Amino acid sequence: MSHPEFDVQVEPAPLGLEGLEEVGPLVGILVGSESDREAMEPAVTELDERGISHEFHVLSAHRDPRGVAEYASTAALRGVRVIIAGAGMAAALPGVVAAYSDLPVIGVPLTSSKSVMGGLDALLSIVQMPPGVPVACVSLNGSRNAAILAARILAQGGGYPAPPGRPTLEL
Ligand code: RP5
Repeated sequence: MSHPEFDVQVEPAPLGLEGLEEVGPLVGILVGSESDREAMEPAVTELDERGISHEFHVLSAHRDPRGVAEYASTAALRGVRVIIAGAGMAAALPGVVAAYSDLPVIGVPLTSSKSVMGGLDALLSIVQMPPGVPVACVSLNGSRNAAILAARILAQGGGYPAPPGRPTLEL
């Protein structure tokens, strides 16, 4: 592949997305690092309880930008309808996903032991998207709310029943 501006040959990096199912689940959960996995477990539990199919991938906007681009630009084609993206520190992941996909993107700012502002840095990164590239943002470490919001988005125009023991939403 040649770059039109710089007259150099660029070999595409292996994307490592071969494991993706051709027909995707309804919700894609992405995190920027393996170290973010635990903070996103409430989202996984919430979606499981609601019987909403989901997948989980570690894809860093900074360490694997091509992989993020490939995932985001093909997710809708695979049937994914909402993407939840959790990240800490510079937290570019939700915004980059929204740059490559028209799907609703819910960002989850995460605390990190390496954060200089205890998670405020990630929150500010996620809420300051430029006009035209929207990312919804839940609270710091608010992955459960991200899953509930995803369920409510999915409930528009069709509906998923509330999980057992919870009131059905009147839409
Ligand atoms: C962010 O940097 C990740 O989302 C994570 O929260 C943070 C630290 O990542 P690691 O250095 O632990 O991989 O991109």
